[in-house]
Amino acid sequence: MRRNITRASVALLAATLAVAACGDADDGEATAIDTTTTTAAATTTTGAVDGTTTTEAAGGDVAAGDFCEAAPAVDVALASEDPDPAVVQRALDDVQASAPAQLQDQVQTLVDAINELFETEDFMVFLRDDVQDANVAVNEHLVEECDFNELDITAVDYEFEDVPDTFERGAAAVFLRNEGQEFHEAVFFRIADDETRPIEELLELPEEEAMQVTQFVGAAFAGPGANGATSVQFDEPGRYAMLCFIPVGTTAEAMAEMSPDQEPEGPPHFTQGMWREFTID
Ligand SMILES: [Cu+2]
Repeated sequence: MRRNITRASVALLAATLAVAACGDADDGEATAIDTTTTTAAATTTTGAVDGTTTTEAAGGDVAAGDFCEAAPAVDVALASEDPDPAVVQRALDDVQASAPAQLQDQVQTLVDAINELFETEDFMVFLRDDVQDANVAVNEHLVEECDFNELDITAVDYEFEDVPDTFERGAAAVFLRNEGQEFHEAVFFRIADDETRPIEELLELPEEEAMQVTQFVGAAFAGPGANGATSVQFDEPGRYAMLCFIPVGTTAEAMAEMSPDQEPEGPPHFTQGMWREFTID
């Protein structure tokens, strides 16, 4: 169940944007979240307006409601194997246009980070303190103003802690606190309904086979001692897996010594037990 670099980049983009992977990226459909309608994909202004008028939980704050819809739209644009920069850019524009006043600086930081990634393909931009802080702030907003559920996970070397056996259905902001010495991520997959094998067995499968019975739904990422965040749409009940693909040995010191085109060579953390299964009711 390895990930290639494209998938890694998508996961990190998703994590940084603090938005969820919506529905099946292949069919291009957005899935509704608690506070919005299926028009949330909103590539057009009309869709966003329709969504707002049928929203129950927007709390009468039109700007906040639009922002609650714009975030998943960005993720829809990013959660494909090969994100289209033009579509991503449009989604980023929507997020910027709808950002509440108190979040404008943080949203700008995240948009700049995404643009920088597209230019440099250097993921380390996401580990800057201001980018991580902005990401957390946006996700806190999603909990407070957009009715997202909250899932707090602690990462240590090499385990996830505080993971519930079952978690509420719906859109969730996921906060990843890294208390380890190495980088960690929480990459979320939904397991196909008819798949009954235990995760231990799925982890042994070749990547292509594993991808056929799992669906990527989002990822959070955090450097040693830092806090990461993302949002994930847990709309479908069923079995879910949370995995860390970071190679063993990925400390800040090791990363600092590596040249940009080098990659750490250790086995992924999930092979050391850094994975958990949970259920969405
Ligand atoms: Cu890890």
